[in-house]
Amino acid sequence: YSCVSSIIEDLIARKIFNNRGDETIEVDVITTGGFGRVGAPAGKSRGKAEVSYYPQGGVEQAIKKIDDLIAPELAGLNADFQQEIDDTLHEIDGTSDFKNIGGNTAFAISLANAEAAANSHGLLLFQFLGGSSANTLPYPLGNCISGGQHARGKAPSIQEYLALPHGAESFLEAQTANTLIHKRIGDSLKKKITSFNGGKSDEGAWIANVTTDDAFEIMARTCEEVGNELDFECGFGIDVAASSFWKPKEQKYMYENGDKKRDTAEQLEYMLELIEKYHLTYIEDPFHEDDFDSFAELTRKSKNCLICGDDLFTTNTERLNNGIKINAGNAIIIKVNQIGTLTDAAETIEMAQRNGYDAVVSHRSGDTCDWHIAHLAVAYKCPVIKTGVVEGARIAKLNELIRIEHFLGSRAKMAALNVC
Ligand code: 2PG
Ligand code: MG
Repeated sequence: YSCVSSIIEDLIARKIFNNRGDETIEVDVITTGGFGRVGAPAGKSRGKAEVSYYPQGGVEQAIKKIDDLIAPELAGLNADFQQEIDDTLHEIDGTSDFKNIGGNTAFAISLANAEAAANSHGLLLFQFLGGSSANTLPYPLGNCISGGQHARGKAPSIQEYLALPHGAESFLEAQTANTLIHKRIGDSLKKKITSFNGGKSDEGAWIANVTTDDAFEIMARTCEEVGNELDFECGFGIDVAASSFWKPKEQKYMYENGDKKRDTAEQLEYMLELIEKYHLTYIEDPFHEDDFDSFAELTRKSKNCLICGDDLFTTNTERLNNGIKINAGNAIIIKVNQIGTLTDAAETIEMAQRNGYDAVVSHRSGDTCDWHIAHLAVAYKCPVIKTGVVEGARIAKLNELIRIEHFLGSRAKMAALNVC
């Protein structure tokens, strides 16, 4: 691939805002014959093992580091060699968690570099990274009801109720199902909850004063209804984000602010009950982020359900390897900014795939209108993409997948899911 049009000429960094109105970093990578631009996202319910986002001094300090330290170092290198660029970022940083330059600084440079390299060759990012065999589209895992740290006031403790239309034959069909499900859930909430006035979370999912049980009932009914109408299977799942309501002192999960408490054994029982009762096809972070053993037990005891680690693995090969050793989970969330660079994330995906884990490429709750994760999902053949249903930052990614599917034409097909 290497060519003279991919020589890095300059890096330009600036402060922009994400969908929450929080400051974030955006980087342009300019090569002799191309250009890439990427803004960094931010999580709210972060895993403890994620890299740190910014150096001391925040976005402004990160920009200064790019101008003074990183841009002069990368200028003259060839953007085609992603690993060399990412190794250089690690070298300049010198810490294990990007404390010095910031994980989001590394993220924006790393991905903008890949985009610039693709652009220098006149290719789309997924073509450049995935080659001619990249022709499978992921299923969209779409957030419809928000709770936990993503909601305000009274809401279910479970952070996300996610539609997964795994019977769809095309991405467009799948996203059509998700938009219908999302709309109908809004209608049901309006009928059921007098205080509901249409509030949505950062991810565009409804926020309502519903109980955990009611949220399950509404989700189950709506997915079934829409599945019947469209004539294909629409399943659903949840992101429990259990670390956010695990109380280590009491060794209990505190549901609905303590109205209901569950210890580890009860939590396992509860998850199994939910899988059975609602035919859940997806559960993310059912236990707190250090409880690998319970993940393994649930994976052993459940059937036809993706058991996915997000805070558990934080896109980190070492943590994934700990999981693989005991078969903890069968799926992994991939968030590039949990680990910092594209090379690191690609290694994690490869390790996951070698060991039979489904890779789920994911947005963050704080995000921008960047669409690059759509390309990563296709390039690395990830069977699922988690990126909401509506809201600008989500739609940017979902519409890009519709474009990719359109572009691929008759070569496009849906990915194969582990459990369905
Ligand atoms: C999650 C994510 C995205 P956040 O927990 O999976 O939905 O949330 O970006 O806040 O970590
Ligand atoms: Mg999560």
